[in-house]
Amino acid sequence: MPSYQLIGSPIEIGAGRGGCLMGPDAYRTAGLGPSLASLGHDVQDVGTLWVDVGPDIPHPNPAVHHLAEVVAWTHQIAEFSFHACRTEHTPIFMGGDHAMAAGSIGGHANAAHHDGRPLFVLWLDAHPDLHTLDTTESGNLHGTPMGYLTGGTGFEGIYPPLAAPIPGPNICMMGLRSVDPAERAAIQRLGIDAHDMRAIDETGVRAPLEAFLARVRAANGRLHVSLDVDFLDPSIAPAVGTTVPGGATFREAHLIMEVLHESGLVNAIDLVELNPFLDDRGRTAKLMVDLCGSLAGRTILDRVTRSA
Ligand code: 4U7
Ligand code: MN
Ligand code: MN
Ligand code: MN
Repeated sequence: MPSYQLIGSPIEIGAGRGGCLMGPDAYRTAGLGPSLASLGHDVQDVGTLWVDVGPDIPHPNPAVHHLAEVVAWTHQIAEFSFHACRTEHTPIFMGGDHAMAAGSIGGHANAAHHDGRPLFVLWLDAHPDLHTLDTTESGNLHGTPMGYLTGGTGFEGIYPPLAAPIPGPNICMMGLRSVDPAERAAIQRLGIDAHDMRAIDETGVRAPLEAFLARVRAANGRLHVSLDVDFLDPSIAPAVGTTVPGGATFREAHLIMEVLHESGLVNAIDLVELNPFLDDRGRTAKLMVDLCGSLAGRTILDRVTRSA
């Protein structure tokens, strides 16, 4: 039985508009901790991280903004993640915008490297977030964590060092439907296992997910799941600043979580991009909490023991 550690990571400056700051408290209000505990898990809410921000760091790309604040958060979250991922606990990083993942996954990657195990990432998002500080046009740094984590150029000397970049084939992306030209090229170059919504329409989520999990298992890898609210269709998850139509359905999302639970492979989770200011009576926060319930073992009926 995994024991979960909830950690608030309220970075919001990576997104184009304010509100993700309230994410951790919305998850608490929606009952994330009690929901996991009701499934028999040990749950510990360790509180909410904070950072002190120095003067801004200038960057040749004039679009880039709030770099010093994002870097401060990345250090803070990476430090926490490194230590949490070297324990038996499964940390759940309650964001916060997706810039958070540079720290949560970066710290996890360093912990895995320390233990001699490869890190795998399941990236559930409408966007691949593969920009670098040089290629981002919006300058919103929530569009860059995967660029950093895969060894994109221009982060060195600014972001915390990574023991090793995450190889493309260790990253499975699902839900893609807004990909910028520089990101499309990076997906190709890195050999990321990317499944856009067209592919999901055709294959469903189960087959590509099982194939990825088989690779994680075969490599004795650690697995980080990064769930961006905009992975979900905006009709069921309105509380996000970057809505893109044509997202995952309620059942596609739950099935992913159910299969992940059965795999027993998940070592850390990001819940990112929830903007409670844009929510409709808490329904997006509650949906995210319910998805965590499926990931933590809630089933509709008892499962028949599988023969295969
Ligand atoms: B999110 C975008 F241009 N690519 O760089 C950009 F489409 O964490 C969106 O996935 C980034 O929500 C979205 O600003 C970041 C845009
Ligand atoms: Mn994202
Ligand atoms: Mn996104
Ligand atoms: Mn695949």
